[in-house]
Amino acid sequence: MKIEVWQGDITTLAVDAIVNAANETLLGGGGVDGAIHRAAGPELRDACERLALVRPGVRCPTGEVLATEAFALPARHVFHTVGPVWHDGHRDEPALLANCYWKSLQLAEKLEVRSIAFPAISCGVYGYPLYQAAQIAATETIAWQRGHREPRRIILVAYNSATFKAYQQALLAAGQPVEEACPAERSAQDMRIATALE
Ligand code: AR6
Repeated sequence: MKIEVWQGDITTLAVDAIVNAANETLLGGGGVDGAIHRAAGPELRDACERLALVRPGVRCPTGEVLATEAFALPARHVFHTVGPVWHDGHRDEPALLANCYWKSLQLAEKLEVRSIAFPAISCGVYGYPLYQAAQIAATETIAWQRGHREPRRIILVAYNSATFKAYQQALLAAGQPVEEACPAERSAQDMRIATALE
């Protein structure tokens, strides 16, 4: 097993689950959240709206994750998680970000997800320093794979080359070889075939 790094648009991936970097309302937003809602179609917002409020305006507290169907997306599930807003690093941001990865992987195991793709949670609007976030993504996913069989395919999706490099560096620093990274030009069709073959 290995952690893969892939540069591109997460909405094109035909994996079992893609993770959305949402906000606590789960009613959509900009960045990857906006892209996922656009590609999934309006049923995704309806499905999110039906999820129970845990307190006013909050369906998914920071660091937690909830699943919906993926509707028009090539993936099967969308896992909505809410990363922390970066303040100064002393407001539990690292532990909350680690929870986004770990709890998504726990949910993946529960739903028998064999392939999962993560965007760089909190690294856009929420302002988490890129390399520190990449270290958390690498540490959590590697630790998960050491102790679990599924999901056997974990893909860290970088939308730009700076994020791609940060993942490569963080995985290398954690002792994970990066030459097995999923090639950037690999199409959704290829991903579907590869997943089916595993
Ligand atoms: N595929 C993969 N990654 C993407 C895509 C895409 N199509 N589009 C953007 N990214 P952000 P956050 C990358 O801001 O920081 C929303 O409004 C992007 O380059 O989407 O967790 C929510 O509703 C960056 O590296 O998420 C929340 O209010 C990463 O995805 C808030 O933003 C995350 O950037 C969440 O902020």
